[in-house]
Amino acid sequence: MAYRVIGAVVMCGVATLALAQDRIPDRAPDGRKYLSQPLVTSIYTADPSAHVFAGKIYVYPSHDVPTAIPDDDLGNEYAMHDYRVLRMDRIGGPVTVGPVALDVKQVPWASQQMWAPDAAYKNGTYYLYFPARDKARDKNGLGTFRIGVATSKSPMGPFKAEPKPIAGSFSMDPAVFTDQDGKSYMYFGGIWGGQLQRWKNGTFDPNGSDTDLHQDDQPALTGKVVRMNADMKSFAETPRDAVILDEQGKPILGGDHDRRFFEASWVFKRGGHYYYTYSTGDTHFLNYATGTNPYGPFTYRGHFLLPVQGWTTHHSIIPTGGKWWLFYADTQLSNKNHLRNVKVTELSFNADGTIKPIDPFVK
Ligand code: FUB
Repeated sequence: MAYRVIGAVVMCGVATLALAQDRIPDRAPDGRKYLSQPLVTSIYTADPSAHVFAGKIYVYPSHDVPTAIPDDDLGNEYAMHDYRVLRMDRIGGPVTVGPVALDVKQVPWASQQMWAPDAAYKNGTYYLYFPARDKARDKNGLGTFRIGVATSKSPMGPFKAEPKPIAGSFSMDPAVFTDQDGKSYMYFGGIWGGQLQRWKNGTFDPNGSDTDLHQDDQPALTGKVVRMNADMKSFAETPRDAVILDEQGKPILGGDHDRRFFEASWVFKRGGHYYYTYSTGDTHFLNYATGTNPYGPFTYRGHFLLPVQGWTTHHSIIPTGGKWWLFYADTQLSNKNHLRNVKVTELSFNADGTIKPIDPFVK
């Protein structure tokens, strides 16, 4: 096994974990060489939501932590309890790892599982959106996922959580997109551990399936989209379905695991088109669909990231420095599904607006 030394990492605040990761494997256990390297090695990170605020790049990741909980379909092994923000001046430059920006202990309604967050900025305030299980208990002894919001005057935090989750929110993986007209939308949802399948009829079914609906010939469960109020802390309406259509204009079916929505929504706009991007979960692709309206429907276009090492990946896409960038995660540092590391690589488009698919391994 060959190793390479990772470049400078700047730490501020108290390091939560000493990984002793100055020697990083440059090949996966199956011998394939990684396309890109972890952004930071001092903590485990995943689900990177990247933004440019006041000329600097901020990444809002999940902060993965070691646990003895075995892997299961509910994702109990993803036992994260706090967030830390990453900052860099430019892609490829040194990365600052911020101190704890929000801990579950500071969120009155939340109990555990501080999963994939996102952030937004408006009128001098930074907003951190995050999913967590509430303090109720279902048949598995677990709380119901809700989405919370916390605010700060600094993009690095610390953030102060609202006392209750966003009214009308459920499931997980919030991603907030602000359109050119200033209207903001939250995209959210995830099946299996994200519990979206339990909300099929608009209310939580405590006895619902732990995975998908097992209705392979029916339209697949969709992610959700909802316009935010101007306060950026509440929904302006009831969440709608973010429908993904196939090339014939029919909804993608539940059995179409290579194309159907699983989790990890992220939306960006380019050339007048809204790109709705998401993970397929159990088939491990990152896919995209495009539309002309932030609510959709979106027409399926293809995969843009092939499977990484590890069960999950989750991403964000931003333009900065004249290029487009894909932030994603794999398990290069640990080779364990629940201990991930975020990465970044350039994303390219064809002249017709389609995305050039990326292989996370070098040929
Ligand atoms: O990090 C926990 C969960 O794993 C996220 O919420 C999902 O998107 C998947 O990455």
